[in-house]
Amino acid sequence: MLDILTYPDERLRQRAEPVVEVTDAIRHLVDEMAATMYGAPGIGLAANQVGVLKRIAVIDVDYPDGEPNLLVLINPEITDRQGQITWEEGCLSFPDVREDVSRADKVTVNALDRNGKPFELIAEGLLAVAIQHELDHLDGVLLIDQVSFLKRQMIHRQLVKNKRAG
Ligand code: GNR
Ligand code: NI
Repeated sequence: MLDILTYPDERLRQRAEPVVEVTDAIRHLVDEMAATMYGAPGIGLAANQVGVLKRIAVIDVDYPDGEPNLLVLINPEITDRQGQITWEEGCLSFPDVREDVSRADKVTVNALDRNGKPFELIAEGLLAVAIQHELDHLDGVLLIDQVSFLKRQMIHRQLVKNKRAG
């Protein structure tokens, strides 16, 4: 399993670069990211969170309640957004933080799969939320950016304190 970076690690603020070619090394990274996500456990993980600045995310909103159903997104782009949904989100890089975030309820995403093959997916509800959350990570945008100034200060102080405490 890979180590998951936690806020305020500066690497979480960097923009990930597109994957030029989906090689065996990329597939190996995807497998390690999936194992790390399932082990956490979480419903998604972006490469930035394990210190790799490449545009790769893994998502599984069915696990652990259903059968594993891994979605691999390489160089993902959202091409359409519809509606609005508010979800109480968590993030593996913000331990113990849960905050309401409003996002599109339905998104169309274009990406490459683990074989480098382009595909399009239309997602709704939690899957749409997770896709938007992971795409934010790839641009260095974090859960803490979506909340009010006061909450942002509270979360920032708490996490800096936790890091000092170890
Ligand atoms: O595990 C996670 N749960 C979650 C819940 C609601 C909305 C988004 C998420 S993603 C998060 C894992 C994570 O931090 N991915 O970047
Ligand atoms: Ni996250």
